[in-house]
Amino acid sequence: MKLYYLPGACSLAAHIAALEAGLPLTLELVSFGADGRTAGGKDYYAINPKGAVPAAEIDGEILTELAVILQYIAEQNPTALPMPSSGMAKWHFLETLNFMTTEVHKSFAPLFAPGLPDEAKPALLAVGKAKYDLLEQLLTGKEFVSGDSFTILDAYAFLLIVWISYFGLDLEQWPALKAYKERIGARPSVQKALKEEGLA
Ligand SMILES: N[C@@H](CCC(=O)N[C@@H](CS)C(=O)NCC(=O)O)C(=O)O
Repeated sequence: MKLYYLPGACSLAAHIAALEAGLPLTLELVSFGADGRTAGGKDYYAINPKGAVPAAEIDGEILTELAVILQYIAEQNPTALPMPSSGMAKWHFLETLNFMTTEVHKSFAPLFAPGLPDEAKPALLAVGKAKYDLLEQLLTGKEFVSGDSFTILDAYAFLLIVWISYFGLDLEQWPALKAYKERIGARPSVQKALKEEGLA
């Protein structure tokens, strides 16, 4: 699998998951400069017309949308990245994945809008902070987001928690998120992904 990524962007969750799954992985850095090219010199908009990372190239096809790429990766190695396949556990797993992608991840998108007036930022950050309060509730007293082992939900949650400092929010206000970040951040896959993206 080839992963088109930007350091520290949401593609980091797919990067971590692919390493946890032990998939053969190549990385290609995307540049969102005026020319919209990747490090390999290609036109990224021809690869992903949505212009966003991550995009995964699998057997010559492009797959986009992080929540879907994560499920693809998990399916390649269900021992390393289990997903409940039936019953309410399955629906709650997908419920949490959907919450992360539509509510937490995307609540921050307006902060990156070009020309966003400074006075709009506090209101947008308050929305994001409320989402982290919910993640704090979700992770309180738990080692992993779901069940008793690492899943794609942990790859996603770790990424979202890494972003807390990008937004200038103080991680100290969420003790469960802080402890979780340290614990998950110590995993070899996470250390390797951060290093490969030039973040550690
Ligand atoms: N719906 C997409 C959104 C991905 C997304 O927001 N990617 C961001 C980085 S975290 C991005 O590439 N933004 C640049 C852009 O949209 O121009 C997904 O879940 O994969």
